Amino acid sequence: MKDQNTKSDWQARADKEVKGRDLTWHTPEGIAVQPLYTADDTQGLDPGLPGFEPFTRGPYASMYTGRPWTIRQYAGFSTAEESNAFYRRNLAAGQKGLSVAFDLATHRGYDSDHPRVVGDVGKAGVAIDTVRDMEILFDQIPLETMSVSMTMNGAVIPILAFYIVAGERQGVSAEKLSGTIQNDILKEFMVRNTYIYPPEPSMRIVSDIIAYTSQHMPRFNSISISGYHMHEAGATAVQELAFTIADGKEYARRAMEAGLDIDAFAPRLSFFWGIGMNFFMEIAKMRAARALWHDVMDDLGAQNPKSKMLRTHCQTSGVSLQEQDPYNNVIRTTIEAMAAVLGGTQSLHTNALDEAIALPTDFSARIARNTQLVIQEEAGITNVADPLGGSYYIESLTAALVEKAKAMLDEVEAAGGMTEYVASGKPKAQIEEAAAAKQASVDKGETVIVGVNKYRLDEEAEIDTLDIDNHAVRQSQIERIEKVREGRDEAACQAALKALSEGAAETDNVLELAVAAARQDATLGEISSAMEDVFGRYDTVPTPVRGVYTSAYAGDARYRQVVDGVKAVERRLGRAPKLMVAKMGQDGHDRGANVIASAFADMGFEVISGPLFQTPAETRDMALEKDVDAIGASSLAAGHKTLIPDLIRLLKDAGRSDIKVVAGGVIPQKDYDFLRDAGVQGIYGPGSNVVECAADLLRLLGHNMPPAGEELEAAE
Ligand code: MLC
Ligand code: 5AD
Repeated sequence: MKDQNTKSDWQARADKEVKGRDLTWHTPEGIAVQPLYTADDTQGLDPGLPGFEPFTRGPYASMYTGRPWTIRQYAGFSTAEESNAFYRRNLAAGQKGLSVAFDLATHRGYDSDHPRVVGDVGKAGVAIDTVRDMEILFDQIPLETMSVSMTMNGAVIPILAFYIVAGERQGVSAEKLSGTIQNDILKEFMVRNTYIYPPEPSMRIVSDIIAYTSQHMPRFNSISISGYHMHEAGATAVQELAFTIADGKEYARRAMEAGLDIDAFAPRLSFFWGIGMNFFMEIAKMRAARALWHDVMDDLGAQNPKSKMLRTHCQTSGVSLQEQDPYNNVIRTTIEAMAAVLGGTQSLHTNALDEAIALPTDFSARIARNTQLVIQEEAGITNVADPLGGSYYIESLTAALVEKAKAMLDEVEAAGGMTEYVASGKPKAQIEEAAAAKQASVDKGETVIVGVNKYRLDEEAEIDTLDIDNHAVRQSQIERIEKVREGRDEAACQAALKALSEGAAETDNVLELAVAAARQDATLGEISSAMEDVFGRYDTVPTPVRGVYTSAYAGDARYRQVVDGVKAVERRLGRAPKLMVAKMGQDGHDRGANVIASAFADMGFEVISGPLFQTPAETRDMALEKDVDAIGASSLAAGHKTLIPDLIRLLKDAGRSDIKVVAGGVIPQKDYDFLRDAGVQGIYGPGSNVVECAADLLRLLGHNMPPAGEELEAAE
């Protein structure tokens, strides 16, 4: 016979099993997750039905039973020709939608021939300078039927204009184009850093795009409001939810202020989440997001249910993937993809196993794509809409996230909305604090990463990775720009650019004017500059958080040893050792640089954080001016083989070869010898322990630093 047992009966039995040990899991979100959930925990919670407000259980009634999510792999590298060939191979093998990754020169509004982007052209994505490049990118890909996502935020005006004109040249008018432009500038100022103009004109650009697309491109999603990059920068689920929803609210408000009817544009606002290893939390996050967005849009006065229906893309987490024992990454990506799907995503990118080292090869891209195909076609998961609906745990977690995110949303609102809040630097600082805490937890082994801080292999097998000859790409792009310039009607092009500048100074729609300039074959750099002349270019100074490492490592012997080492060097030099953390090139990924700056400052170094986007000469100038002892170059976008050797050469020419140069970030093992030959004295790839990096730097600075676990023998 079945007993009518209660939760307290269970508690008593569990207590006995674990001898009273507290089994509560305190998450970084501040949620106390219980070891068991029962019907008691979901009383009063009603998530409704899929396809109905508030859409907690999914935007569509039939969900994957009617149509599976779109397998949409984000990709782009080198030239338009190479990326086009890659897309076509992937589509033939089961991919369903396209998603374009642009190189960083393009993101930041520079043509490939610009002197600031020598190390960036074709590296982290495809180089696009003119409509001609865009035409080649989609050669033999029918834009009438293919939905194309373009991850572009800074140079969003020329890129969307090029896409529209490339469509025209394929005979497809704008109203038939389907796809998504990321166009989410607020999160760029917070975490992703590929902005060009200051916040105000950047927000006006967002509104102009929403206005233009709602009028001329009914099938096109005007924005992809992105939490992904916050997630990657170390945000907790609550931060990702609250700041992203708040961003969306801000865009909606701006568009309404510009005179648009909310129901005319809101159905084409879309979202984008990062999905990491915290399986149930990620599923609950996606459900909570839909409920939150529904309420926000309701408050703003939306009438059409579609305006309140959150549709989203997801990408598995890049930072969760490791260089060490890289086949484990396939397992991680599978788990994350499952969370995205059980959370009800509309579109998904699964990362490749070589993520921590390079862009995907054909092989790693195939495994990544097949991860989705297997989940979609073999596992029976698509046969039921929202299969986890009603799970005591999932529903409780969803409700907890909604509650916490709502509190954070209220804080943002009290601060005057997200533009103001971003300008205050608070969300960035909060995310960085969470990131530093997470890194410290990994370094201390509290958060386990298999093959990295536990079960590490004695010897790592080498895997094949993609290498791009950036010099050759740049050369071919420069030749094409020249050809396009020769073939165009120069006077008409200049007139269109002038009209764009003038319109930017007034309140004309800049996208409309840029489309006219693109039709005259103006380049991306020219269109960007025409607006920069009016808006200006935006620079920020990094301000890493302090104190997180000191408190996380209180009482740790090795940390103490390093701190003492820094003091010893300080006594010798008569001042604290100085480390400059440098970000060269157009690579805006600054989580690593900020974590390093924060940790090294806590350990007693004087840290100088160089601004983003420096040229090697600018880094040298700053290093000389601040008279630093060492420079740590952080590189995550494959510019290291060009930019770091340049810096070392410039230091040598200045007679300062004594300044030690070390490098960290996404640097493949196969490049280590090249960098060492160029004079790099320490290389710290993904999975490096920050405290050990500091110990290593002390050694480079002449301090007798013992290996981890050994006592210091001879004091300095
Ligand atoms: C879907 N449909 C259904 C259905 N499911 N119809 C009936 N029954 C169902 N069950 C319909 C939809 O209404 C729609 O038609 C069509 O099918 C397509 O479905 P969708 O849900 O709109 O999917 P999709 O077209 O794939 O669009 C997904 C999206 C979109 C709305 C999230 O914004 C998108 O594709 N985003 C991708 C963003 C992206 O790739 N970003 C990469 C970032 S990488 P209709 O007619 O209503 O349209 C990055 C990294 C970095 O940022 O930093 O560089
Ligand atoms: N091709 C494929 N994937 C890319 N990513 C970034 N750039 C590319 C590219 N060119 C993926 C990586 C990264 C995330 C931001 O997007 O997974 O972590």
